Amino acid sequence: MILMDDITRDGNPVLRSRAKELNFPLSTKEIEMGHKMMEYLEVSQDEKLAEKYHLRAGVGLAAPQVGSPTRMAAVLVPAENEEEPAAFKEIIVNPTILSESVQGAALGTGEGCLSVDEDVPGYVWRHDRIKLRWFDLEGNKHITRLKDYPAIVVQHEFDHLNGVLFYDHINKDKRFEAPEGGVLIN
Ligand code: SB7
Ligand code: NI
Repeated sequence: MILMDDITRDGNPVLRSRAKELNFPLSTKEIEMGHKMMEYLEVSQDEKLAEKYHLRAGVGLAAPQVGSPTRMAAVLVPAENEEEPAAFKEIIVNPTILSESVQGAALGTGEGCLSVDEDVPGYVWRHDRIKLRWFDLEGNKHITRLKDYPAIVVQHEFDHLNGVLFYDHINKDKRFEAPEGGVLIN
C-alpha cells in the first residue's frame, strides 16, 4: 500500500521532469503501480482508513508522485451525492488533451498537492472543459469530455506529467484575481 512516506515531495527532481510515454503492453509492475495509485485514492477518501494510515485525502495521484517518471495517473473524483457512482474514476495512461475551452475555471478554495506540504493560496486558472484522450491499463483508447471539477483534477495530474506544479499557475502579485469570464467552482 502507498503511504505518505512513499510520496515524492517538492524539491525531488522527478516532479520537475517530463515523464516518459508508456509502451503497451504494460509490464506487470506498471499495471500494479496503476492499481496501487487508485487504491491510495480510495483509502485516502475513507475518513476512518485515512486516519488509521495517516493519509492525506487525494482525488488524483500521478506516477511521478510515487517516484516513477512515466505518463500514468489515477483519478478518483467522488460524486456530489454519496450514493451515486464517482464523477470520474480512471487510471489514465499516456493522456493527451485534444481540445480545451477558452472558458477558464478555478476552484474557489485554490488547490493543494500531496507533493506540496505547505498551503499555497491563490486561484489556479485552468480550462473549464477539456476533451481528453487516454489509454487504460490494457491499452484500450478512450476519449472523454470533462468539465468543472473533474476537468480541473485531470489538468492538475496532466501537469505533473510535464513537471508542472499547481502553484506555478498562481499570480503571486494578485493571488485571488479572476480573469474575464473565468468561473469559480465549488
Ligand atoms: C485540487 C487537488 C487536486 C487536483 C486539483 C485540485 C489533487 C491533489 C492531489 N494531488 O497532489 C494529485 O496530484
Ligand atoms: Ni498534485
